[in-house]
Amino acid sequence: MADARSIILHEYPSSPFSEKVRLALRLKNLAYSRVEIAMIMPRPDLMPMTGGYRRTPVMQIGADVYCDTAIILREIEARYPLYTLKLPGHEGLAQMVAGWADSRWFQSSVAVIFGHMGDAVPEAFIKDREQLSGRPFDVNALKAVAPMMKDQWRARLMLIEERLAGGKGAGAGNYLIGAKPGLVDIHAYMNVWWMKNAVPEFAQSCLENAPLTAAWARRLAEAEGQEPETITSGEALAIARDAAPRLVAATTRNEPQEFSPGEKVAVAPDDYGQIWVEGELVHADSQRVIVRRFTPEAETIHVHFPRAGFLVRRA
Ligand SMILES: N[C@@H](CCC(=O)N[C@@H](CS)C(=O)NCC(=O)O)C(=O)O
Repeated sequence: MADARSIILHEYPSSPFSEKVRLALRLKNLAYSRVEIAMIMPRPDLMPMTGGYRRTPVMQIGADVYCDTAIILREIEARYPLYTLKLPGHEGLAQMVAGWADSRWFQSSVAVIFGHMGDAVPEAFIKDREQLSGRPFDVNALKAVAPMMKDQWRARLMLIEERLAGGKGAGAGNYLIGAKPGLVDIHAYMNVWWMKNAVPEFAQSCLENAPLTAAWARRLAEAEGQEPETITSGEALAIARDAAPRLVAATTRNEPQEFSPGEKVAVAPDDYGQIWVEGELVHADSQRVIVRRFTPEAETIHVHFPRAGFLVRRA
């Protein structure tokens, strides 16, 4: 049974960003628990823990809650360095690749996948995503651009093929950097995994002309890892409530906005779904911000966000 030391992933099976974390956990062979959250709001047991952040996935360890895959993967690497996915000598590169895979490539996947689903996209899902983005989720417009977006999608996939073809030395070419899988592979794999699941015939037609990428994707898909234990959202909330956040040095050195520990701040993603999470600043550095929050349901929580891609302001 999960406890305050367990990794608890709040996710849903078809979520491509969740697959990044699931794959990292499999590659590192780590035990974890999962809460299957709804694809759309409401998520009443999760919101007291995140303070309103509503993207997927979220990772919880006791009363520490990690929002966004960038900080989730950073934390997993920091806590469980055995079988490192950082690929020593190439640190930092994976996050740069994530910037590419998560934005333009992801957007072309969205157009192809939801354009393909067309009228099968449930009305409640459309409404939820419109509320999240503040923009229309126009399935007909996605359908119209899908053919051009397929070109975009394939162009990005073929960059992986070029990278793999460029590998030199024993085992090189099996993964993006050398012979072992790392975070760089995980980020690059996300859109391939999603397309293979959502529009397999299109993914297949691209992969037929990208044999190295097809083999690379198969290798990643074969990573076994451990079967997660499923727990309820209520059980996860009780674990958070009964735990205390990990002790962390209250520091804010060299902050461009000159924040100090203890100040009230608000944090939100900079792309869409700009829901501001308010709390008391505990720690801030160039890659992480931690805010302390209290709610009667979850009691004291430290909520962690990455800096790149998130806005921080005084509340
Ligand atoms: N930058 C975020 C992006 C996460 C994201 O956009 N996830 C999608 C699902 S795969 C999402 O949040 N959709 C809305 C929702 O699940 O509420 C991350 O890396 O975690």
